[in-house]
Amino acid sequence: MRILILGGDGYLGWPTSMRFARLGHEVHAVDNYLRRHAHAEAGTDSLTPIAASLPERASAFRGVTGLEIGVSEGDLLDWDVVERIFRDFRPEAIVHYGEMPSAPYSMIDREHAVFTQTNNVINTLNVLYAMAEFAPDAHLVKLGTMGEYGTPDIDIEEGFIEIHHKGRSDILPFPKLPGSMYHLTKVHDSNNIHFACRIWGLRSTDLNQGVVYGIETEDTTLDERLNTRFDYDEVFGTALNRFCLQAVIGHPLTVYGTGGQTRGYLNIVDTIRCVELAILNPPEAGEYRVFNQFTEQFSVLDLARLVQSAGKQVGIDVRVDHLDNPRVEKEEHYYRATHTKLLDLGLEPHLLSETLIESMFATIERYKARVIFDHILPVTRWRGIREGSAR
Ligand code: NAD
Ligand code: USQ
Repeated sequence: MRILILGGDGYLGWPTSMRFARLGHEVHAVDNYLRRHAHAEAGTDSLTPIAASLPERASAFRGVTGLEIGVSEGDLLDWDVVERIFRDFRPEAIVHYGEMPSAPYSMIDREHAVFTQTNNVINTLNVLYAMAEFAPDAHLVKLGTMGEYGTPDIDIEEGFIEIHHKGRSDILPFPKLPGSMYHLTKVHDSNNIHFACRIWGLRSTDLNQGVVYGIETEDTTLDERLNTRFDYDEVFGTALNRFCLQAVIGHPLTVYGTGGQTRGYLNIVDTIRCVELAILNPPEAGEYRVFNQFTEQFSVLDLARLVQSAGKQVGIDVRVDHLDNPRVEKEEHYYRATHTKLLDLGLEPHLLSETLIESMFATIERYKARVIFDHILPVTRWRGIREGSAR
């Protein structure tokens, strides 16, 4: 198939591009390096060294495997870019990772919130219009987030819920309670995509993904130039990835508040497999479906304890700190989210284990000299708009 990977230079987009190329698909990756620029601006960087650009990555991949990955450097906010790529490549499937993915980034101030919402919502609208015009039969596999649902006091369903109201019933989108300006963008996207499917007959799978962890896939380990990025700073690093790095460098684990916050998690290897399963089993024309994409749920404290216990196995003494929670979120809550649709399609999860954490420790140890210590503690706060930030 001709598969377009939007955000193909990212943590998930690059290994996905390699995987699909190795499976024999024709792959074209697009990115504007937003993520790299955001790190350069903040003075942070990936722990793993990554090749300097998408063309360099594609050329290294060609050198190692003999396979091609087409690349375009361009901004999905720019209609001319999107139109040209869709006209030239005529995708059969589009995997859309190309958004600003960080909740803390979106909560820094007005400017970052406006940018995040503009970037994510408008670029997805451009993709929907390009599909309607140039690839109406293509399948959009869109990365959403479990955070769209928030933490309601009832079980979370996969996208839709049957509601009985005053003697009548209907199956309607599950209520959304997102917890950041970033998470809100995914809700707006979901509404826009659902609309495009209903009105124009497009087909899409919205993958409400949990928090991803892991550093390596089968392809990234072939050669150091094929590494994917791995971040641990307070803005872009996610919980388990941060905890593993903190353990290795002897930093106390940064549990926010009590640590009762429970979320769905999955291994980066499973992210790629889920996207593949969605592509192999496309929806009907006009169908908008939602898969909850995670394999296990943990509280933040569960994760900290797992890292502590894996540390013990390899002789690292891991301390756990409870910091004042910089976010506004429930710290003790009910959480039970359905996630059967991908399992029904054949997903065989790589579950979290101490062995896996130990292998993450080993990779982190290899690159330890690259750690930037200044950006580990959280400074971005949800409450209290910073003075001057609304200008
Ligand atoms: P990432 O930042 O590494 O990847 C996103 C890529 O998209 C970046 O390389 C960025 O430069 C690019 N991009 C952003 N805006 C763009 C634009 N306007 N034009 C062209 N390229 C653009 O993030 P990631 O962790 O790989 O996440 C990928 C997707 O998965 C995101 O949509 C994110 O919201 C979602 N997601 C990630 C996680 C996770 O834990 N990593 C969990 C759930 C959902
Ligand atoms: N947390 C800590 N300590 C830390 C970092 C995080 O206690 O050092 C807590 C947070 O307060 C939160 C939980 O861990 O309760 C998860 O935080 P996170 O930073 O790992 O993840 P989050 O901000 O939710 O965002 C990440 C990705 C985002 C994706 C989302 C999936 O960055 O792109 O959408 O996970 S989900 O969480 O299901 O919404």
